[in-house]
Amino acid sequence: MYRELLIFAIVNIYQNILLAKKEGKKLLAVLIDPEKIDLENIAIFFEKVHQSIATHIFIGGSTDVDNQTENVVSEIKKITHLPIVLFPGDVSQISEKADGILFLSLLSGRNPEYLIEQQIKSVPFLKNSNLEILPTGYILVDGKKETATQRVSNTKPIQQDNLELILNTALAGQFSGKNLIYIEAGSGAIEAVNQKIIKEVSGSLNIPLIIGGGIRSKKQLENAFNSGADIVVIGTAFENDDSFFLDLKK
Ligand code: 1GP
Repeated sequence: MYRELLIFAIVNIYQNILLAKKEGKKLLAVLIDPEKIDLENIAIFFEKVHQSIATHIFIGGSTDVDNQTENVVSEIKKITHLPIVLFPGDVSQISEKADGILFLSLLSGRNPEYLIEQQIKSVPFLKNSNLEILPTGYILVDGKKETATQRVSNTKPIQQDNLELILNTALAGQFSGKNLIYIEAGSGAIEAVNQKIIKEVSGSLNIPLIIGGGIRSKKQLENAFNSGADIVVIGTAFENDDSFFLDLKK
């Protein structure tokens, strides 16, 4: 019975996100880049993850030159009970061993490759897999640093002062059936997504909002949550100094 409950809890990633939103519980995803994670020390890293308020593990990066995703997912799966969600830069970063996948469309860009082509290419891998598919509108905003997403996708981010365009893009995502909207300032952004954007977009959407890029302090995390982010994604700050988890203890 317990096992069934546990499996239910893991496989219904989206239902759990909706439930958390309804109950006003905030979610924190730890982003692991397969190109950067040190697998030798992963057990120690995850001890800290598990003591923190982290609720999800996202795995992905703009590139994965050495095809490490599958291996990294397998290793992490062995040591965590948290749901593992792929956050793929492209179709090569799909592993059936994860629990779910952010099925991303880069709505801020105008490159068909990342609006629909990669998605079509992923279908042969996804259609027979057990991965929970999470349709996600992905919006890149300017974080004052050229990001890998920008380079790889050959698209431009939306300026953060163009609130109307950001808002309309997010709503266009919702109207076209996305289940999540992810506003991203880019990994290692100098300027995280500002609170005004988070407030306006979360106030207009009726689907959960994910915020990521450049968040490196507890204060910034709280500001994002208080402004209306349902899920915050942090990668670089944990990569640089995993003692940050100690600031975020349960
Ligand atoms: C990047 O939103 C994520 O895609 C996380 O960004 O690495 O800056 O935390 P950071």
